[in-house]
Amino acid sequence: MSDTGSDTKRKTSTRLKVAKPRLYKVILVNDDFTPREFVLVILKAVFRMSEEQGYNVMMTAHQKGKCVVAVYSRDIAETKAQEAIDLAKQAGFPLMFITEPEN
Ligand code: TYC
Repeated sequence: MSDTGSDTKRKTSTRLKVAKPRLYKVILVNDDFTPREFVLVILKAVFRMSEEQGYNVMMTAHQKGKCVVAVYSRDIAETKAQEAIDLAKQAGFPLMFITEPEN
C-alpha cells in the first residue's frame, strides 16, 4: 500500500474544542448566632471533613468572615451548600454557605 501520510496527519484545526466544566467554590460565611460546634457538625457531615479540617475552616470563617470549604462541579457545589443551609435552618440557625465559580 502506498503511504500518503494521511492517517498520520494531525487534524488539530478540525477538532472541536470541548469546554472544561467550571469548578465552583463552596464558601462558609460567618455569623454571630450559629454555635461553633454546630458548624463543625455540618462541615463533617456534609463536606466529609475531619475534625481538624473542619475546626480550621470554621475558625477561619469565624475570624476572617468567610472561608472556602471545598471545590466541586457546579451541581455538587450547589447541592451541598443547600443541604448544609437546610440542616442549619431545621436546627434554627442562620448558617450560610455561598457558591462561586473559580476564576
Ligand atoms: N461566629 C460563630 C460564634 O461565635 C461561630 C461561627 C463560625 C458561625 C463560622 C459561622 O461560618 C461560621 N458562635
